[in-house]
Amino acid sequence: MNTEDMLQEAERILRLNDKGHYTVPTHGLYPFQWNWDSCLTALGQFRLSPDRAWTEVETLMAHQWPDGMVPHIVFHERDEGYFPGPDVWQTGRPTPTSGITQPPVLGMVLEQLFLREDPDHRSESRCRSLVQAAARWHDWFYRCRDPQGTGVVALLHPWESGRDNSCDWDDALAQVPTEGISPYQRKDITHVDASQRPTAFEYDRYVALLECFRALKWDNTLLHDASPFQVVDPGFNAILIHSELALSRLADQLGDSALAHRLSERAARSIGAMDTLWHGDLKQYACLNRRTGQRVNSASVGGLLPLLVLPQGHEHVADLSIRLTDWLDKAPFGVCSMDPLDMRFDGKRYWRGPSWLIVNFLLITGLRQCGETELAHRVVQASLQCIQKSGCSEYYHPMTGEALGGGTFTWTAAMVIEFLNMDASQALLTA
Ligand code: 2M8
Repeated sequence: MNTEDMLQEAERILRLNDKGHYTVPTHGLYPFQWNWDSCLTALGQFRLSPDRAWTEVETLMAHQWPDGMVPHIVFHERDEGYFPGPDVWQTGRPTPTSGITQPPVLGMVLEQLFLREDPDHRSESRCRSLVQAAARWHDWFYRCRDPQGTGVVALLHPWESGRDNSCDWDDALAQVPTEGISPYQRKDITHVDASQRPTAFEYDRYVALLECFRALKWDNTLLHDASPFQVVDPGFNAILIHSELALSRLADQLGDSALAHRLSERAARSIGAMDTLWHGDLKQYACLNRRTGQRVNSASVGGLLPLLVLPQGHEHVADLSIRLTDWLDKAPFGVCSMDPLDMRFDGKRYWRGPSWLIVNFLLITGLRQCGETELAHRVVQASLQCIQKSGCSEYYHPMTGEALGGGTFTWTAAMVIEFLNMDASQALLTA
């Protein structure tokens, strides 16, 4: 596939999965609107239609909860092909939604959409409302997921991380009691081979957490302290801070200097708090189990994502670049989701090894910001090699580039459009 074919295929997939005002990640396996999928998809959609890109994120934000939370799934239409559906979540929202959230990439996406528009014809009022809504979401994070004011927020469910079955959650998940959970039937393994999906042990705990929060009527003033799972993820927090800074810059441009100041102050405090997540032995960032107070000895890609918030020349940029280079040397088809030398690494199983183009994109964004442009180009090239070999799949075996998970995948297609529009990526690919 040459670059023109790749671009055409990516555009075809965006259209295939477009439901008019939102996009499904892929038909069958994920038949609803997902939070961070939609936001990242908007980046690719922008190249086809800026108006359609704004609509994608507006649709998501129309389902923000009154307390500021933005749910991870919006169930626009009934579809029996996914578990757990709205009847399991029972969140009582006018249009059914899930009751947990996902990585807040919205802020960084809004800034990109805004900057890419013709300065004389910018969608200022659309952007202004979205910035206000996104800031309310961020306020919710710090109010409800960091009630002690530590500067970093906790995840209460592995699904909130977006890296569902990462090894990062193994210890904390094993502590989640499953007695009395309702019987259920998984649907994901009717679409995708079970060897590429989470295990039954993990699903029982995903359901147990959902039922625990449902029993508390999804009251976010109670959920954090009551949750048997509270993990502070450096990757998630880095995304939150990166978006917070983007929102601050946007607020400034849009004339709301009070909001700009409030967000940049909070971001500075959170960047300081990220130091507590540095793992000197692993030479990368790592999670903290907030329930036990213990550091999690797990070297996943989440611990490299703080590249998104490190300034050029920071001592940890070099450490993280060395790790990234080392992983790419061992697995050339994108960045592994887990250290390839870890005993638990599994190149086929979802977030326990495979490479994901959206994570590659976030790392590229961080690397470019830190001045690591060569390494950024290497990750672009590795990502495009997956597409050349296997098309737009959900994820890829990082050693072979084999397509894994769902096919004709929306956010992967959106990232292809992003990568092909980045400087020099085409030259690199054909070199
Ligand atoms: C995956 O997660 C969903 C639950 O949210 C699932 O497995 O059912 C993850 O890869 C997540 O990051 C992604 O947003 C979602 C849709 O692509 O699928």
